[in-house]
Amino acid sequence: QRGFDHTELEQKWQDRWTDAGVYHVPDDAEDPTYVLGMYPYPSGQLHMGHVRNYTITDAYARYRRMCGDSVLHPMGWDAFGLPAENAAKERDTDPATWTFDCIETMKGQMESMGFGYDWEREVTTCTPEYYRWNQWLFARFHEEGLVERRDAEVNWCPSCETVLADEQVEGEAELCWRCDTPVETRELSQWFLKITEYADELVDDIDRLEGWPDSVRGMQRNWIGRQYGTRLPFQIGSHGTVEAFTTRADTAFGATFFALAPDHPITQELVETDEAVREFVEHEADPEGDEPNGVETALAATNPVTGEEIPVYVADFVLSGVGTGALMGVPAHDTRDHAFATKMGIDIVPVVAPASEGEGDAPEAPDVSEAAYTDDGVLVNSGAYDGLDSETARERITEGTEGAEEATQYRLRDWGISRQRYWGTPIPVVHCDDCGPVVVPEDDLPVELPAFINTTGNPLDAAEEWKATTCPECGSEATRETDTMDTFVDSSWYFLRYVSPDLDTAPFDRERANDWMPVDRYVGGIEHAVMHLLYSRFFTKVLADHEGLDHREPFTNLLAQGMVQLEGEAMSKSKGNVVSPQAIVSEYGADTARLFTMEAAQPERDFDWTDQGVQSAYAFLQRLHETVESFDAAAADGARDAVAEYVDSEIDATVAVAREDYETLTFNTALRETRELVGLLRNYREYADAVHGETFERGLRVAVRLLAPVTPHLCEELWAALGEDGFVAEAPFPEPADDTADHERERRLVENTRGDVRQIIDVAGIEDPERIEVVVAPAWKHRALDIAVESDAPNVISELMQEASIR
Ligand code: ANZ
Ligand code: ZN
Repeated sequence: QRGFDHTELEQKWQDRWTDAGVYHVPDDAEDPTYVLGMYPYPSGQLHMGHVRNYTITDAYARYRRMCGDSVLHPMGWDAFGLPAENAAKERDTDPATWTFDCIETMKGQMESMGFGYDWEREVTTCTPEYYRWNQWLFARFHEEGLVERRDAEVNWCPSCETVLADEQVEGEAELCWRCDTPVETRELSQWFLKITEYADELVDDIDRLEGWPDSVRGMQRNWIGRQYGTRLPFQIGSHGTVEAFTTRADTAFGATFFALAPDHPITQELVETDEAVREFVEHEADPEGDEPNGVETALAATNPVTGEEIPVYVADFVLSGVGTGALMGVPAHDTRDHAFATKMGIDIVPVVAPASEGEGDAPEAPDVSEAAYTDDGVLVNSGAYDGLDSETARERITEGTEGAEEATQYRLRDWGISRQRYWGTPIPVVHCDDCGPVVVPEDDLPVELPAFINTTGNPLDAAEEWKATTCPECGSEATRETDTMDTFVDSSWYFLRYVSPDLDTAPFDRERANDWMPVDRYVGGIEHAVMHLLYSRFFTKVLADHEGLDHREPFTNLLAQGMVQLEGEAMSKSKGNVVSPQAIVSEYGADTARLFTMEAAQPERDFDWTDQGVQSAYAFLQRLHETVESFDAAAADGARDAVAEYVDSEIDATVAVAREDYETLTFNTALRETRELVGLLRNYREYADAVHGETFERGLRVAVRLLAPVTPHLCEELWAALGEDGFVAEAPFPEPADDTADHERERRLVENTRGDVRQIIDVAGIEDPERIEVVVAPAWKHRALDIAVESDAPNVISELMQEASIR
């Protein structure tokens, strides 16, 4: 084996690609395909998760490019965020310097992996050229009534006298990250984006996202948590009417108590006069506790369905942010209510019975002494509604009750974007004593971050000069908003910025965006299954309504890649089980790292990083190199005999299978087939009396192009060795010989043949090369002939084994 120097070879081709601009895509491209990996946070180190994520998109992008598409495959940096602020404080530098250093390092690491990005479209969210458009979008959303200022709870450190972001509150004890003082909560004005206005469309459109994994669709649906139900008005003495939201109006006759949230307005009134309520609210209520807690009040509520009076409790499992902050308690049919009633000695009255088996049998009330019966069924103990099924009863009770109304409830809340920290987009608002909060006019954007100040609280609070400004409306003295935006704002539209990264009149060019969008393939970690994807969907819908975007969904196909593990555990610094991509690249080369990562498992699956796997990939590339480099066309003077024809058909079958697999991103099987094709060619060379040169060379040309998306560097080298002038990155991806060929049959044929040969080798004992030569070679030839002649796949293994005298 001659071998090759991967370091030199990979560097050479990376330079050539860059010089030739192979990955640059023009704005107005034909047959556009948009392939995108979730941009990384610039931590300074590319890890194996990145390597896997970006190899998947790179391989697919390269494959589509070879198929003739214009491929947009850009990269950028999710560059704002708290870690940079912390790192800057520790190192006595500023977040910008630290971040740009990290970006430079990681960009170098990406280049060394051979990822083919159009770097002219690089997007870095912490630059004013980018974040000014966050501010612009904030203003646009505000104009459209999609921004609101509201009081919300924030974390407050009484010792540092500052607001803390959630990430600055540490541990179960909730201590300040700087001084370990227990953190308190305070109500402060915060900015919200009204994502709930789009709640219905965001759930409804999930049905159309056929290219998304079901798991992610489920998570989105759950997060939005739409529930259909009824609002029932309960009369509470002099306190007036309080509505309760229920999904189970059919259980109204079983409501044996009413419960208010600890911070419900009526509870707040009771705290003034009722000692027990005050004691509970101030000291005992624990919404996060496992057990429901509560206290009885002196009040009674009138059930609007039955006219009966039931006792009113204050209970900590009633959440103020959900529904109306009050509920009717039905212990017989709700598990939490059951636990609460059992503890407090409240009646448990069953009103829904399992549907009876025999026709005409009267439904029998379930035994609810130990546990609630939570299924739908048939109504009992419910007056005129007896005998109705639950669903009908819900409708009838809602219609038949004065003041009752159908209602839809969502778990989704509006998106609070205010963060009390420095390294983010300044919220473009000025506070004026006379005019209140005023959004900064477009012409005054961007509001740039001032220089970093290393201080206890939010550095923007300490930036006195920066804070002092004038009111855009009345011109009098005013102060700037010192909160910055949640970094999820940046990532909610970055995929649009790539289509026109330098545009300075709008966040994105409409026409270009409409050409490229939606993203055809989006690949990233499952940790972004909810928020990032939901916010991006929300932004896309708003931009479709107000900024001329043609599409209402940003990502047609989504792939959530699995984890790269070591001995079954996620790689992490704290566990000390991290394999560094840089070390692998220098020892074995980027192609080996890419090949192993792609062939180890289907992209969605977790897999274990193993030295064995890396070495196998490395050894294969060495063999491939040897096979191509040692090919001598002049010496290959064999006839186009049955064996050559068989090899030919295998080449076609491999192409057909690999194409299909690349299209569905099942790289592992495409690579297995291609590896086997290379193995077949080597067997052919080894065992045939003489090789048919044309067939052999065609096999090599196909193999090199099938592998080029995954191991691009070596394949460029081999493509050149086969006498080609251009880049393999721009060569046409192999086409199946005949479009109408029955690829399924071919696939079966390939698998059967290879299965048989493998079995023979197993039986013969692979360790013994002499026996392989004696036994396998004739068997393989025979089998090949057999296939070539009969072209269907009878199981001839026993015959072969007989002939080869194996028993
Ligand atoms: C009566 C009832 C009977 C309910 C029954 C359920 C089952 P889930 O449980 O997820 O489907 N609810 C309403 N407002 C609430 C609040 N502010 N805090 C906590 N819980 C609240 O959600 C719907 C149910 O949550 C509602 O339907 C209500 O209890 C409770 F057999 O009403 B139900
Ligand atoms: Zn003013």
